[in-house]
Amino acid sequence: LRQKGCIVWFTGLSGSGKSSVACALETRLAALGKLAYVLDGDNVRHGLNSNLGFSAADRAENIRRVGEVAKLFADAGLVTLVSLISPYRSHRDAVRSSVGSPSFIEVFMDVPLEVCEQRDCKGLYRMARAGVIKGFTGIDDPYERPLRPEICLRAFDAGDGSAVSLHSMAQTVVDYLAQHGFL
Ligand code: GGZ
Repeated sequence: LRQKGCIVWFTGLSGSGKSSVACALETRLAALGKLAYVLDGDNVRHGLNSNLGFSAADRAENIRRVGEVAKLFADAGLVTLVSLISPYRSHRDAVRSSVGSPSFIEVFMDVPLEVCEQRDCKGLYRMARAGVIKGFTGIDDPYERPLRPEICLRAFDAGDGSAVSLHSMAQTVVDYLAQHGFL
């Protein structure tokens, strides 16, 4: 019998660490002999979704398409890791309903805007503040926090040295998957 797949859906602000944790998790799962694959907004937007921008309607379509692809991958037995800001609760919940519980696992990267903005890995927040980029999530576009994510990762140092490592965040997800029969 083929192992059942699932979708691990990372949501959070730009710079919250979604892709970093997803990649660390992919590596960890591979080491465990488990087929896993990351569908990343940044990559998917170059190909499959190259015709989409960042309006609410385009974000909805981005999420819908990635959700459909993720379902196919999960159906093929993969642990499918999705890394999208997916800022609207309704868009995420639409994927959740179409996938069905318990195969949809929402992981919230709970990192304050100030921390993401301070990191500003790609300089996008600076451009958004300067008005060069319009409709940037967290600046002049909404981000709706999940109400009941399966997993919440606090991926930042609250100033008390409590920074959580990539490795331990990936391990938290691995533990969840193991406990729920996906590994
Ligand atoms: C948010 C934007 C925007 C706007 C470009 N708002 O950190 P990044 O750079 O590499 O990842 C972000 C990515 C967001 O794409 P998603 O497909 O994840 O978004 S959504 O789920 O909302 O459809 C960011 C970059 O694209 N980027 N413009 N206006 N992020």
